[in-house]
Amino acid sequence: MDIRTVPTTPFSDQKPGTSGLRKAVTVFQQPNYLENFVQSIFGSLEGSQGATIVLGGDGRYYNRQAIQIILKMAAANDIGKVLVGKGGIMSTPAASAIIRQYKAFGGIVLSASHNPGGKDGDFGIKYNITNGGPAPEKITEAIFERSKVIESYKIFDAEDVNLDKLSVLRIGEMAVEVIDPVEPYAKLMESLFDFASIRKLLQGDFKMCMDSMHAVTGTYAKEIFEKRLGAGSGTVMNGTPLEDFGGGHPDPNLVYAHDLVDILFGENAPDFGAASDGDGDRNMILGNNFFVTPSDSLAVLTANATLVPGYKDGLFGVARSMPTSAAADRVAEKLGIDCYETPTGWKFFGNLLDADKATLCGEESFGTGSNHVREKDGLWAVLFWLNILAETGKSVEDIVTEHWQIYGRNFYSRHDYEAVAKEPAMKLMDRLRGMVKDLPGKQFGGYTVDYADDFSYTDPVDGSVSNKQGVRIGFTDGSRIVFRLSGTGTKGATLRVYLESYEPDAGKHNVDTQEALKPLIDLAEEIAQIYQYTQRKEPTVIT
Ligand code: VG1
Ligand code: CO
Repeated sequence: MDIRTVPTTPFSDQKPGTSGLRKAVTVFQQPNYLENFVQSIFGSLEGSQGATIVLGGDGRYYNRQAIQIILKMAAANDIGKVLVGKGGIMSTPAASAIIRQYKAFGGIVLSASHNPGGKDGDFGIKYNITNGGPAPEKITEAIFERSKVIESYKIFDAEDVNLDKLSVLRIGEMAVEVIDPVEPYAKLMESLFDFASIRKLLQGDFKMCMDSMHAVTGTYAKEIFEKRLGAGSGTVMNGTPLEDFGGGHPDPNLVYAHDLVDILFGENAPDFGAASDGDGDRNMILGNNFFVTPSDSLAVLTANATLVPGYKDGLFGVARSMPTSAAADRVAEKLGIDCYETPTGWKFFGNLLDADKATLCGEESFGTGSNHVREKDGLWAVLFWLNILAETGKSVEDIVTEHWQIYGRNFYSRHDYEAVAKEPAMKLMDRLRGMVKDLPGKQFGGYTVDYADDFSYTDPVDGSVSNKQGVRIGFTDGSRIVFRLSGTGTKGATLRVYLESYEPDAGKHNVDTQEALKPLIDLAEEIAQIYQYTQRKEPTVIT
């Protein structure tokens, strides 16, 4: 046999976070680090013998090396077949779509998403289950438990596979099929949206600009927008995936997608702009001189879903993560559909989508998606918006401001304090947790606390409980402040402060967001003593 069993010792830090295991590339390059985690995944799967799995990543530095190692380990762990994306490439939503279309057992997705890439950047790995979605906590915990006691891993001694040619190969008994990672995804998009009507829009006077931020969606966006939808070549900017994302931070927000922001807020701005992140699951939507908050985007898509062929019969329900604004809740109420509030991270939407309780899902962190896959999906959101614009003939700004006139406006912003010292950040959270039970009824200036808790979620489908998901403080006027620590960062801790206020009066919708939220921003400091615990006077990123 060519299977080697290699002795190893555990690493204590292989606990998956909000979306898989994310660490600096140099951490993954330690001898046995990747192997230990991959063996812990294979060891935790039941019934994977002879099964098909999907494998691909966002193309960042170390993607190719990791894929070669995982293929050889899969062969040694009795996997029957691996479908791997050409060049090792697969966006996160495409991986989800491919797992579902091929009825695969699961998949391994290599990505650190919006974290910078390159030798000095980050790398990541996560496991997705049969429904195409991120493994639920039960499985990620089992993987972590195994990683703490691992003694050996199995690997097949074989040559590297040529990832750049569509073909079917073998490693021992296992088949490796190198597939086109774009075609199945593009087809799925064509089945959901009115491509003819979007094509007509894009070939007229309407101008759009798509920023792929040198990351994985470049390949997808060129095929879909430039080829299939006939938008001019050059519509996709930063469209060649690079291992270090051109040195940038592939996070589609007003701070990091500045190339695109400069264009949409500059002279002769196009009608529509969009960006996506490292692994293609996030999206930012811009109009001419106009920014759509992700929370508003979810609400707008929900309100207009029946304009889109894939959703013409209406929605089962809508789901949003807890820190996401309540804008979608108001739409759900009007439509008479259920609205679910889940902890942060896409893994919590899977059960709701599988059970036909929700059709659309969204997070404030530039994530939107639906039951077409089990991940959030950046280009899907862009196409959804284009389909709405094509159907209504309205501008992005008109759609959003008219939406506010009907439902009121939820002013919303997130303040991130990145890479602060871990211990004091945890103390800040512990202090808040200790405070919540005494807060209701308390008065702060003009605000009275309505409720305060550390969010706990009981999954309505399988009854599983997830505790300590973030401290939320709601006020009697409908405003809210949420505090939580990031589960995707790789340096120190990142404190996220989520701020929201509600304004029903259309005459007051034109105020600058940070200005509208100023009293709450001050209140967040007063309650949480952010400066004292983090030594930071200002957040590092405001979205
Ligand atoms: C962040 C976002 C969360 C998102 C997660 C993964 O998590 O806040 O909404 O689901 O990233 O997105 P955290 O724990 O750092 O707040 V991605 O595009 O990085 O897979
Ligand atoms: Co992502």
